[in-house]
Amino acid sequence: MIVVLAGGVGAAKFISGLVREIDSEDLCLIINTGDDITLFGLEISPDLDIIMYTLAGIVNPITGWGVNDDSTNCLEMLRRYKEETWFLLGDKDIATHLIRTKMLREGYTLTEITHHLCNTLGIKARLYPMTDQKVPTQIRTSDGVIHFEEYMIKNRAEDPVHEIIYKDIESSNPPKGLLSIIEKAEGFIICPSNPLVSIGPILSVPKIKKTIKSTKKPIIGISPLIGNAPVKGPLDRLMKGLELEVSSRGVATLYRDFVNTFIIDEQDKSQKEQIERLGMEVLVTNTLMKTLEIKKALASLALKALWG
Ligand code: GDP
Ligand code: FO1
Repeated sequence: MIVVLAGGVGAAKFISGLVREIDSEDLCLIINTGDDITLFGLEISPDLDIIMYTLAGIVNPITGWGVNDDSTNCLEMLRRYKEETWFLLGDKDIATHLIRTKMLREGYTLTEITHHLCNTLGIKARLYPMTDQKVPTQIRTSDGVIHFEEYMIKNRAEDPVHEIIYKDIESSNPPKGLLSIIEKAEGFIICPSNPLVSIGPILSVPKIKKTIKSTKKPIIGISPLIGNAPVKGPLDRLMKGLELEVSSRGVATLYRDFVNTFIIDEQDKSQKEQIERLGMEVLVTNTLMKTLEIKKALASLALKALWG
């Protein structure tokens, strides 16, 4: 089993190539739940849903999140009621949140619900939330502490970031059964996801951190930055806020204690030797996943590095 650490959109692109290079049943995907949010009483897990919709072949190909060909009737009615509608919820997407909310109320865990949703959508890879507990990622700005989705979507990532808080992470536990999968894994892949708000939270669940940081199995990471900039999203602003260097080398520095091989883009090949000096092998390729062929080639390179 190969264990993959994943956020949302960046991870989903990579995973859609990966499942064409390896049997999905050999993949265990650990997904960030720090972005999870409750809105209108609905329990929403954006990263779990992005990966699930992508693997089911129903993701919106333009946004990379939400369901393809969805309508917005519910949202329009909410607007009429003068409710806040900054988080765009499609009608079909709401069905997922209704089931998740209902099953959580009935006492099922987020893991059990995720497995149920994946089974019904015909997904063969094993998807695990990083924890069944609520561990929202929060951003401290000069105006106070807000949920990450509020910072990113409602406030368009415009506020200067002073701190990223993984709330309640220290007392969180991985879901039942996940640690034994991690312990038996052949190796690990860290998707080209946001290291601060997607991979960071996963690696802060104490037992996940301890097991992955002490493994002897190969760990392959892929940089989410190309030419010192994110392909999409607020990673540059978050890194600047924490006074980190916005570059693949900056990301590699965050991963230096545990990553064995780091894959960077051709545009950043001048950083290869500096990153090697951090103590990891560096592979250079095209990481801008515009086509299925590029996604497959990147996944194939990561697998080759993992298998040696
Ligand atoms: P999110 O939770 O939806 O923000 O998704 P992730 O955390 O999985 O990914 C966000 C990161 O993916 C951003 O920092 C992007 O730079 C990165 N990303 C998106 N598309 C690509 C791509 O094609 N190539 C690479 N290397 N990174 C990408
Ligand atoms: N991203 C946006 O930029 N705007 C949205 O309104 C939005 C709604 C949304 C609804 C359901 C869902 O599963 C994802 C959604 N996303 C939206 C994406 C999501 O907020 C982010 O990509 C991740 O949470 C960032 O890690």
